[in-house]
Formats: sequence, C-alpha cells, structure tokens
Amino acid sequence: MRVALLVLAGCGRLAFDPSVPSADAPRTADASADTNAAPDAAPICASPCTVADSLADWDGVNQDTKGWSYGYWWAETDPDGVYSAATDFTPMVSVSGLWRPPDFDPNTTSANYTWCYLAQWGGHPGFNPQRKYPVRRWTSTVAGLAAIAIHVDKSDPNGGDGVQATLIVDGATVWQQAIDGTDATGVTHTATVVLHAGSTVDYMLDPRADDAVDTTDEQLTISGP
Ligand SMILES: [Ca+2]
Repeated sequence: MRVALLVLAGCGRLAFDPSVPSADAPRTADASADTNAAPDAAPICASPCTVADSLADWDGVNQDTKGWSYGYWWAETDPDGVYSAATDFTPMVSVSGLWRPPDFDPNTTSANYTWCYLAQWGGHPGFNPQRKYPVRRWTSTVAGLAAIAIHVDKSDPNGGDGVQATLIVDGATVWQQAIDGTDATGVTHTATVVLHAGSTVDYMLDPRADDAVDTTDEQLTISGP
C-alpha cells in the first residue's frame, strides 16, 4: 500500500486545510512532469500505454468499475479537519447517473442538500450548507513507475472564487492547484510516481471559500511514464 512518492513524504494526511483558499499558483498550462520519482523503478507498462482513464472508464451506476470509486470527504464534520485517504473517503451513491453523498436531499432548503457531486466530465464541490468535497479514486492493480496526468478547468467560467484540485497518492499530496472562477482553459499537470498494487490515487476538488459557479471539468489518466 505504500507509494514511494518523492514529492512529499507519505504521512498519510494532507498537510493543509482545503477550506482555506491558497494563494493562486500560476494558471498557465503546466505540462511538465515531476522528475523526482525513483529512476530505477520499472514502468507499470511500456509507454505509450494507459491503464486508467476517468472519462473512458466512467460508470455512473456501479462503484469499482475498472478500479474507479466515487466518494467524498465530509470536511465540515471531520474532527481534525484534515483529509485522511485511509479513513475519510466515504463512497457516494448513484442518483440519476451522477454520484452524490448518500444522505443527499434534493430540497435546496434541507441541511442535506449539497452541490457536491461527480459526473463523467467532472463535478462540483459543496460548501453550503456544509463542506463536502468530491473525491474520484482509482485503486491500482499494477506496480511500478507511472505517469499521472491530471486536468482541471472551469466548465462554468462565469465567476465565483474558483476551485482547488488536489492529487493525493496513498495519502500524500502530490500536486495542488487553485483555478480561478473564470478559467475555462485550466491546467494539465503530469506527476510521476511509483505505484503498488492497492495504491490509492485520489483526485479531490474543493470549493475554496464558496461553491457558487463551481462546476468544473476534471480528468485523470494513469499511464506508463
Ligand atoms: Ca468556489
């Protein structure tokens, strides 16, 4: 279950509070790959090859199809306010082809109403009335050096305070990027990591300080380096 991530030590928890907006990172496309993975690890497959693709592998009805599971972090009620991949990933349920928290109530005045959901193309984080952050997870069946390509952009670029995407592998934050509310171009980033059978690759979306106009495109692919 351990990943030899060399970007951050695998402490099992995020070393940040996603409810607090971070300073804007550069918004220009970043297609460069991290280069701090172990150079002697064997690739998961001979490049070019792709073992997982969040768009192509999507299943809006069944969990665990092709290694994908759909969940969320209920940040509002987490006693320590820190996402732990091992204990804070709560599976969502399928509602009309979207994944939503199990207690979702479509009544907008309900305490259990939330904008938090996942779709094939992306999703939406929740802030009001409670902070619920969608997490798209892939669980690895392969071991070795892998290239994780992550993309995020605003599918609704009409404002708001933007969103923040976080890539977490086996509990360690690999990459994090804030996206402005009007950024329809977004960012693509590739991280090179070493996976093990059972490694968890989590793509979390948080709303920063508000969830208005936060509809967001997101895609994750795992390939040979
Ligand atoms: Ca927002």
